[in-house]
Amino acid sequence: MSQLISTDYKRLIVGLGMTGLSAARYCQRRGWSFDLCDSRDVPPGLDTVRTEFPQANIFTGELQADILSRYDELIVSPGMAVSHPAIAAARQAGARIAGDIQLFADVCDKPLIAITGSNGKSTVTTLTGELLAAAGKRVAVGGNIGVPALDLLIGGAETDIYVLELSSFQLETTENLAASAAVVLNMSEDHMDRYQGMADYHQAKHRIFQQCRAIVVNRDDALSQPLVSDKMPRLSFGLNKADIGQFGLERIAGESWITFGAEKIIAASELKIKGQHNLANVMAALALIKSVGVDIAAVLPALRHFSGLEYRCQWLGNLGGVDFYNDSKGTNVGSTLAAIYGLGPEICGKIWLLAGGEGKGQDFSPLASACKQYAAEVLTYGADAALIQSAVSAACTTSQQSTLAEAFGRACSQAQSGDVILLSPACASFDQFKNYAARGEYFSALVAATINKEAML
Ligand code: UMA
Ligand code: ADP
Repeated sequence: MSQLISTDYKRLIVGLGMTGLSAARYCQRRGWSFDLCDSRDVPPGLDTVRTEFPQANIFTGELQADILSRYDELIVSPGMAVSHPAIAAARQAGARIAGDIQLFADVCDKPLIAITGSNGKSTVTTLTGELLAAAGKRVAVGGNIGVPALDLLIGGAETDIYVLELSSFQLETTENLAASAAVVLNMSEDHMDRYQGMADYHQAKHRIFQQCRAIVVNRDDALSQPLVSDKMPRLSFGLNKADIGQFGLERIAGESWITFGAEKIIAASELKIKGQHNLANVMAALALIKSVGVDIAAVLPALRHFSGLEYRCQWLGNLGGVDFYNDSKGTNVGSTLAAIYGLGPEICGKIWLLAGGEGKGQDFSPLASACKQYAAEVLTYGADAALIQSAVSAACTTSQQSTLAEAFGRACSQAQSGDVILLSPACASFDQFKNYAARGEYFSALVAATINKEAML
């Protein structure tokens, strides 16, 4: 497609974050001219950008419709919604609106596994990459998980297969991904500050299936299932017994097994990652690699070895019979529910749940019944503390603190042997931390200091 574009084709890269810069470098490698813009008056690293791309015009500050409408193509970063009036005006004026993932798809000539969903994306993306590597594939993993997709193309000649984690933001600007296999792992409320509602968010996520060649479907979540022809190759996974050609769970001789049809694949007890949601994640990864023709038997040692990612229901230690878990990546209600329902039935005591931050417009009420069943107290903090508290206070004891440290201090002073202190905020961190990782690091340090202090006494 690119070869057909005339040399005076005008491109504007919107956003000077990781994606914008990767797009600029990609255009530069291809010898394409481009300009740059960012809606912030002084985006981070502006001076470096000027030095690196001296030939590009750079516009900063509120996006202007008259400027954007001068371009044939806008390459829009995921942090900028395409519904922005200036971008909508440029589209109206005839500009192609694309994102880095579409640019990647335009030239990708190797198999591509594409993964989205409200929760579990990074876990499934990482696991899928590790399983493919164990099967002897040269695999490149990126997208929302960290390395921008266009940067993966740099080593393209040595790559057998790509695995991309895709956010709904990235999918908004993707028209025809043409993945070899694609999955929406699950759907629950998130990013409601960007979308008009679940229907809008769902529509963005399902763009992952455009022109795909095989689909993986979660049988337990109707919203994960695309409207595609019955002829489309498909594999499904679910927490119930599998039919022929499906992944599922079955109790065999008192043990929970992942099966493919009637074939036993791996016992849950052999896995290092725990919880029903992680069994779903494992099945999703197995279904994805099977969809692209990889033999599952060859990857089982790697599957047994996989211990999950930091800050996802991560066990930190025990003090006086109280266990500490760090689920800082639990940034929406669906992930916090997975943490509560994963831990609650396994412990003899109750959960002291630390939750709070920026709620992104979510409805917190689904937390109430889980907290009623398993929580000793919900300790809220941060920007949307009061919203969470009002959603669960009829169901369980709550208290409101200003900071995560205060909530943690109170939980430590109250928890009894057998209880769990769980950070699973159900919110983004940006009101009090740089990101979820900084929040996770901070919480791990709080816990380590508490455990070490006790050890010194
Ligand atoms: N921004 C502006 N004006 C602009 C452009 C961006 O204010 O003109 C702001 C955005 O609102 C945002 C920040 O700048 O607050 C960064 O936005 P960006 O689009 O430049 O982001 P990148 O640095 O390119 O990083 C993006 C993903 N970030 C987002 O989608 C917000 C990263 O996912 C991803 O790892 C990276 O591309 C590589 O693909 C992060 C993320 O938080 C982890 N994703 C969200 C999530 O997982 O929930 C979707
Ligand atoms: P994402 O990349 O979609 O944010 P992660 O794998 O990073 O997903 O996990 C984010 C949060 O969601 C963590 O709290 C994790 O424990 C939880 N989680 C992981 N997999 C699932 C799942 N299948 N369903 C619900 N929650 C999940």
